[in-house]
Amino acid sequence: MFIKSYSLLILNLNFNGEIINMSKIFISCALPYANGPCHLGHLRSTYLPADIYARYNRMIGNDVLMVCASDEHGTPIAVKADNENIKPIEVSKRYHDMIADDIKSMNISLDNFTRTTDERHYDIAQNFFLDLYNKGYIYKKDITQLFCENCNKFLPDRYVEGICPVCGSEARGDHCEKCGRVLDPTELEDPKCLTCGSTPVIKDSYQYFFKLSEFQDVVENYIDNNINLPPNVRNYAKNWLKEGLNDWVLTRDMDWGIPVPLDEALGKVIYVWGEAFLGYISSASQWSDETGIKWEDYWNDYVVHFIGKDIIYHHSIFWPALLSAYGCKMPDNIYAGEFLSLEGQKMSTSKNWVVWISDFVDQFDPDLLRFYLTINAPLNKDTDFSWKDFQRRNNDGLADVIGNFLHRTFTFTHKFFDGKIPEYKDPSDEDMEFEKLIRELPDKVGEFITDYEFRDGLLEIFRVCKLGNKYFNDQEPWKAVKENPQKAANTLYLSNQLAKTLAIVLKPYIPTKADAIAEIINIDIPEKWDEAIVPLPAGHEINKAKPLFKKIDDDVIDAQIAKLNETLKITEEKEDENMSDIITIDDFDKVEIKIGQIKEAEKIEKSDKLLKLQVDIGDEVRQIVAGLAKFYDPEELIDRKVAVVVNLKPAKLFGTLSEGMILATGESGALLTPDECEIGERIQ
Ligand code: B3M
Ligand code: ZN
Repeated sequence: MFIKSYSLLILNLNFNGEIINMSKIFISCALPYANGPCHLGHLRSTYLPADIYARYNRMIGNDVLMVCASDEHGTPIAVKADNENIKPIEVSKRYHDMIADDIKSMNISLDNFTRTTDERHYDIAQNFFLDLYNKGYIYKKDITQLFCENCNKFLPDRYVEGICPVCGSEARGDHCEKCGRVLDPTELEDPKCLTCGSTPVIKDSYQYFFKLSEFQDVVENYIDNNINLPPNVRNYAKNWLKEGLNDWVLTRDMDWGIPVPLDEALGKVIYVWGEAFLGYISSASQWSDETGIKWEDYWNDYVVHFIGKDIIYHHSIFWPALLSAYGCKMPDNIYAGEFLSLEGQKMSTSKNWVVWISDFVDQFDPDLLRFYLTINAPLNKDTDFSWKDFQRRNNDGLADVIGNFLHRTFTFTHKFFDGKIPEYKDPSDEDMEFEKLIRELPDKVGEFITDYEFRDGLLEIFRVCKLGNKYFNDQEPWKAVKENPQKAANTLYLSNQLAKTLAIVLKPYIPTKADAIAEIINIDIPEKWDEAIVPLPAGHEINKAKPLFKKIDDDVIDAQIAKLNETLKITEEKEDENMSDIITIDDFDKVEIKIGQIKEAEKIEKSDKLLKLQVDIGDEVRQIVAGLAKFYDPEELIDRKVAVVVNLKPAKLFGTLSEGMILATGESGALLTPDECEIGERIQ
């Protein structure tokens, strides 16, 4: 029933530089998977930039609707539930609540945060699916799929792991993390059921596909003509478009998920990526019900999705195609934050190499993190979180530059002017120059934020604060107050004006600190950007100064580093304990490896990977089947000396007997070539 509102939206493909009426803005943050709490990476790539953008736009009078939801479906959550022997909803509820707390604790000003197990979301997603099915954009197709006979179930994506056929690394389900390929699980070599470890069989089945291939032109047109898209999004999308779009499997055989709304499709659910996007809509629609305001007006004006760079494909290609199939306006912008590493290493939740937001806010003011993650690097670059750098940026930046400027201003105002803003008269050239800087600051910062250059906006604030400190030093108000009181009055007048401007321009970045500045200046909490240029009148009384930005001591930072290293050590130790594949020297001794020489080599019919080899191992010639066909022509191998496991149980591969194994690397098929060894020698 909620889907009806969709019909109000009209297909609008014309992005050709037309002036966008931005009075209403629909902002979405990518839906966090409800399989873990939030860490710094999520915050940096998505929530924080979205929040800065939303807060600023509200302050300049735009009408903003910012929504998000937790993404509760998908195999990782189902697998986790299996492992913990509980229901998937229990897992997702646990993390949904944690994520909601994390987002709140960082003051991300969402208008609504819902979840994808919400009934409304089910309705919207099922209606969307049906609409596309009825229009012929979703079709049924027979396919083969991995099936675990032990668990008696088909194995959708992440329920299976094996070896990537492209790069030879371990891969899970439908995606190889190492080489980035999207895979069909049936392509995996040596597949194993993730639940029970047995080898699945290939079985006939069917799924529903979305005709993504039909949207090649539509998406190309969208990417080419949407002038708003930032370069990283555009370039990624263009590269994928070059390869040509393939249809997407839109359903899975699982219990956990939104049932496919077709009687014939019992037991199938909509693929998580086929419904998660609609979380933007269901969250907005929930908000509409609560407020009585139509979310569609926001969508029709200007939509921007804030996401992490790993889901550019989904948002720049798949989602616009789905929207276009539905007949709905596509997003005006997609803003993708790049990755954050931690102390120089890739973050890893399984290894606990992360800083959780809840841990951070236990110890520090959330604004310090908002500040650091923004100033640290522009969003379109990968960057690193390091505790030492965090300390340095805080101490040298926030405390020394901004904190120092404010503190001096407020304490001097009290000391020399009874806490009242002095009169501004007969300004000097320096005064006027400084005044101009203050006056221009809000517009400059605003322009940067409008252009999604959040870091540059903050750097501009810093630049002016540094000049503020210099101006203060140069004017020497502590001397001037005796020799030339008007000079000191002008200095303090202007310094207070900058302080007030800071309370406004810092608000999108560090909202609670900005409000604390306003409190000392004794003004109402600023809500509007243009209040920044309304000067504090002479005679206005400010409150007592209190230190707003403190330095962080070495021992506090050292403790954080130690904690991080400790968790890493514990995880590594646990991993070691769990490593059932550790073997003793006696175990190793059982493996007999000998030097052999390849005498004959030929291809095995119907296999593009295997070669049949005759290998001289000294006392006999063995027939060995080896997965080397991708790397060598048979002739290249003749006379090569190789290391051979000779006491392996014989096996038949493609109907051909194999009595041993040739040692080679998995990724490149490089052989261990012990040329200087004698044939038949044993490796000990
Ligand atoms: N749940 C999270 C991710 O892949 C995924 C985003 C959905 S946004 C519609 O980062
Ligand atoms: Zn199984």
